[in-house]
Amino acid sequence: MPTPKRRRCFRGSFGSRIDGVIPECGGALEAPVSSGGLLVGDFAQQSSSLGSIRWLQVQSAPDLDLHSQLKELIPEQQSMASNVVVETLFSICSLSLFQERLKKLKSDHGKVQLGNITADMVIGGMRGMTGLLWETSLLDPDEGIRFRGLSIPECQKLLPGAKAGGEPLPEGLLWLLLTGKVPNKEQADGLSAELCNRAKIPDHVFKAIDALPVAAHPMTQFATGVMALQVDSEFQKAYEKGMPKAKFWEPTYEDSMNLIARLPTVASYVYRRQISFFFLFLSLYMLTLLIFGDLVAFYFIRKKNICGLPYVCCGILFRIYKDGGIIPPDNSLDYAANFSHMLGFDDPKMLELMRLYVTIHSDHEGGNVSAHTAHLVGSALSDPYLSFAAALNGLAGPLHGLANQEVLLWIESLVKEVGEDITTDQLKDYVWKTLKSGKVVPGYGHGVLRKTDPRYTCQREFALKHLPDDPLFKLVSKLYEVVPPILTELGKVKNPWPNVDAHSGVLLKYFGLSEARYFTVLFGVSRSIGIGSQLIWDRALGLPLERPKSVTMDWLESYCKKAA
Ligand code: NMX
Ligand code: MLT
Repeated sequence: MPTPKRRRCFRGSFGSRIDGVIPECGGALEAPVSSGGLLVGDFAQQSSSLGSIRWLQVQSAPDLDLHSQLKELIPEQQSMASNVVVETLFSICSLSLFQERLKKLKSDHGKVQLGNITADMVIGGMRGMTGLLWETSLLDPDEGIRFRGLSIPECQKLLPGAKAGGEPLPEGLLWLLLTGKVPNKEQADGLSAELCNRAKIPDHVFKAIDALPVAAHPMTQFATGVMALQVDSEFQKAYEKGMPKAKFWEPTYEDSMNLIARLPTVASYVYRRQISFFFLFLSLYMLTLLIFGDLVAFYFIRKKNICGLPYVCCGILFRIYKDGGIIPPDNSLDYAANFSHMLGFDDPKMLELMRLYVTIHSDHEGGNVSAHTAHLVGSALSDPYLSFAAALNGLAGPLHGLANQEVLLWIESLVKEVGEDITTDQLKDYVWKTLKSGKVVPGYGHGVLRKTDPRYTCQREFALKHLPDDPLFKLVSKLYEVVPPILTELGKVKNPWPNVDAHSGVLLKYFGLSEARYFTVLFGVSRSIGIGSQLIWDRALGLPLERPKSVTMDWLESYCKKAA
C-alpha cells in the first residue's frame, strides 16, 4: 500500500513552526508518515556524521499530556504497522509497532554481525563492543551525545525554556526522550505541574536518611532515600497481582515519573540536612562559649564588653545558611528551578544553570556504568526504584559520576598549594605530580568520546556568558590548554580531552553550591530522566533478561591458542 508523503517540520521552542529546516542537516527532506492514529506526527529525517539515520517526530497533538501521548503512541504504532509491509501478520497480533519492529529486526537481520568480539574487549571492559539496545540517546565519539537525534545545541534551540532564549527545561527533554517528539511550552509546563503533583514523599523516607550519620557520603544518603521510596512501587504491586507482560510499561511509567518527580525533594533533604547539622554544631559551639565563660575566646569577648557577639555570629550563620532548615517546594517553579530553590539557591542565573545542568546530565546512551546498571537490574523485572538505586551506586564511583566531586577537590587543593594566580609551569607541575602519584586527572578522558565533550563546551559557554572573570573558571580554562598535551604525552590515554565533569563544579561553586561531596547527587537527579525514560521503553519493548556469557582466563587462553 503506498504511504502518503508529508513535508516534515519542526515545532520550535516557543510554539514557532520551522518548516523544512533541521539544524546541521541542511536541505528539505520528505519522509513517509502514517495517515492513521491520533498522534501522527511529521517525521524529520536527519543524517549524521556516522552515516546513520535518525528519525525525529514532531509534536502534532499538543492537547495531550505525556501519559496520554505514550498510551496513544503504542497503539498508534500498531495501526501504522497495519498500514505497511506485513499487514496480515500485524493485524492478528496485539503488540505495538515498536515491538513488531524489534521482532522483524531480529527475524530479518538477527544474524548480521555488528563487529568482532576480540579477547581485548572481553578483558578490557567491553570497550567498543556493541551490545545494548538504548532508544533515548546515541553517543558519537566525535560529536558527542544526541538525545533522540538532537545534539545539545539543537536542544538548546528547540526545547522550550523558562523564558525565550533561555536554557532548555528538563521537562521538555523528558518529553523528547519518552516520545521522540519536541514538546511545546504548554506541554512542558503541563509536565512541570504533573511532576509537582507527583512529588509527595512519605515520611519514612526522611527517617531512613536520618538513620544515617550526617557525615555519610551524600550519595549513600541519596541511594538510601531512593530505596526507601521503593516501598511505594506500583510495578511491584501490579506484578504481585499477576499483571500480564504487555502491561508492564504502565506501572513502570508510574514508578519512573514518581521517581523523577520525588528525587529533587529527597536530594535537597540530603543537602539541607548537612547544612542543618553544621548550623546546629556551630550554634552549640556558641552556646558553649556563652555557658563556659572561662574559654579564652569568650574571655576576650567579655573583656571588650561585647557579650552579644556569639549571638551576632549565630545570626550571620543563620542568614548564610538560610536558617539551615528544610525548604519546602515552590510549585509555581519548573522542575530544575524548584530543585535549586529547595537547595537554597534562588538567583535567576543559578536557576538557568540548573536547567542546563539537569538537561545535559540526563542521558548518555546505554553503556555508561549508571545507565547500563539500571538497564541490567531492570531486565530482571526489578522495578524502577530498585534499578535506579543500583545505578546510583555505580554513579558514585570516582571513574564515573563522582569525578565531578574529584575535579573541584583537585582544583581546590591546587589553589591551596599554589594560590589562584598560577603560572602555566606550576599548572603543568601539578598535573604531572598527580599522574606520577598514580592518580588520574579527574574530568579528562572518556570511554567512548574522542573529542571535547559538548557538555563541557556548553558549560564553558555558560561561564563565558555569566561569570567570565571568575578566577576558578579562568583556572579551568587554563587546564584545558595544559592537560590534553600532557595526557597525550603519556602515550596511553585514548582521549586527552575534558568531559562533562571537568566544568560543572566551578559553576556550582560560583553560585554558592560549594560542597563538592554533594555534586554527584545532582548528577544522579538528572540521570533519572534518561534512565526512567529508557526503563519504560525496555518494558514496552518487552526486552529480555540481560545475561551475557563470561569465560575464565583458562578458557580464553585455550580458545585463543586454537584460533591462532
Ligand atoms: N588521567 C590519567 N590517566 C588516564 C586518564 C586520565 N584522565 N584517562 C585515561 N587514563 C589512563 C587509564 O587509566 C588507562 O591506564 P592503564 O592502562 O594504566 O590502566 C589508560 O589511560 C587507557 O585508558 P583509556 O582507554 O583512555 O580510558 P578508559 O576508557 O579505560 O577510561 C575513564 C575512561 C573516563 C575512566 C578515564 O579516562 C578516567 O579515568 N578519567 C578520569 C576520571 C573521569 O573524569 N571520569 C569521568 C567520566 C565521565 N563521567 O561522568 O562518567
Ligand atoms: C556519562 O555521562 O555517563 C559519562 O560521560 C560516562 C559514559 O558515557 O561512559
